[in-house]
Amino acid sequence: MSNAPSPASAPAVGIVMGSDSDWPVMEAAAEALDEFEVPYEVDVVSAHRMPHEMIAYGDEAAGRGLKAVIAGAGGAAHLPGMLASVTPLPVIGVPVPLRHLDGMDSLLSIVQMPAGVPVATVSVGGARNAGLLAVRILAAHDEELRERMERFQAELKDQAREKGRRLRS
Ligand code: RP5
Repeated sequence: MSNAPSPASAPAVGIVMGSDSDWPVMEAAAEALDEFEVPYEVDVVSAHRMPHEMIAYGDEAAGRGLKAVIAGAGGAAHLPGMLASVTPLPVIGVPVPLRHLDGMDSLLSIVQMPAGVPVATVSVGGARNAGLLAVRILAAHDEELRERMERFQAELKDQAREKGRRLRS
């Protein structure tokens, strides 16, 4: 009997990060995917400390059935860009703020990609939006997921309107 995961539970999104110290920030991406019941995998894939494994991860991601990769790193944050250079999948980069420079170093390392190698960079520490963007990417070809996203957006709108009502009263 095969132990291969069923297609329904096979990870659709890969969440990777340069170190386990990034997890407290990156966890928000996983939580967003949980909210939409999108299956994902999580791993540490360091661009600098394990470069060959990082390239292998990017090389194999699409073939393993992933549809998008969320990559977070801090400082000299080369992981998202290097993964984008080897995979045809959409890569969402999360600049992880470290102790120095407030994450500006991470942001600039991720966002300034050369033409032809895009990384969809979210804000510093913006892992929740990275998760939500991955959901939207999947929802482009999944009607049920798109309807869930529309309900989520309607809830956001209601919450914002309610805040206005409270301020006005
Ligand atoms: C980066 O170095 C990682 O993404 C992490 O943000 C940072 C520090 O890593 P550790 O020294 O905590 O393992 O590559």
